[in-house]
Amino acid sequence: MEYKILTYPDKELKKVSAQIEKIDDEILNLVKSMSEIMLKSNGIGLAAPQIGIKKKLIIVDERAIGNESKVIAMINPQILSYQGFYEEHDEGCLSVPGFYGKVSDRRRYIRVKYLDLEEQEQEIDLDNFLSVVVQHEIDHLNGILFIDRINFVEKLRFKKFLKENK
Ligand code: QAP
Ligand code: CO
Repeated sequence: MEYKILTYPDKELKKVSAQIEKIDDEILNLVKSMSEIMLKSNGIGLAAPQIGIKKKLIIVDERAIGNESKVIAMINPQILSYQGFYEEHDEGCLSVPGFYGKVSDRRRYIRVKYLDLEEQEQEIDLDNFLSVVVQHEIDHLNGILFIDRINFVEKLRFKKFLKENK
């Protein structure tokens, strides 16, 4: 199956994704396709709804924190707890190509529960940037983009960006 990345303002990106009931070959193939797309487009994270599949599946690459490239797939990820706030930082998104904007409401530490590809329940603590990327990707599963989390001044800058890149 050929996938393409949906981009803003595609309304599909605003929908809530569905729980995955069974990790079958379809899901495993989807993870493979998503990994290829992410690596090819130099991304560090991708959520299934970004390629039009409204299922609770995200991938993140440990390249995000300067490690060797290692893709982690999380099925039905759920944030159990949060601690602290991460500093204001720029985020980007493959669904908002070319625009980077300041996000200030990310948490610093999260505890996440998810199913891995072997259908094992995992519970892990994440900190700093990897935590931020996972929060960004889980937002996609709830129909939220980082541009929904930027302040008024940044929104004006985004409007200008859209005008100049029509
Ligand atoms: C999420 O985003 C993220 O505009 C992952 O032209 C990113 O991989 C969370 C990308 C930063 C927190 C901070 C964006 C590639 C990749 C672009 C990405 C582009 C090419 C975005
Ligand atoms: Co994104």
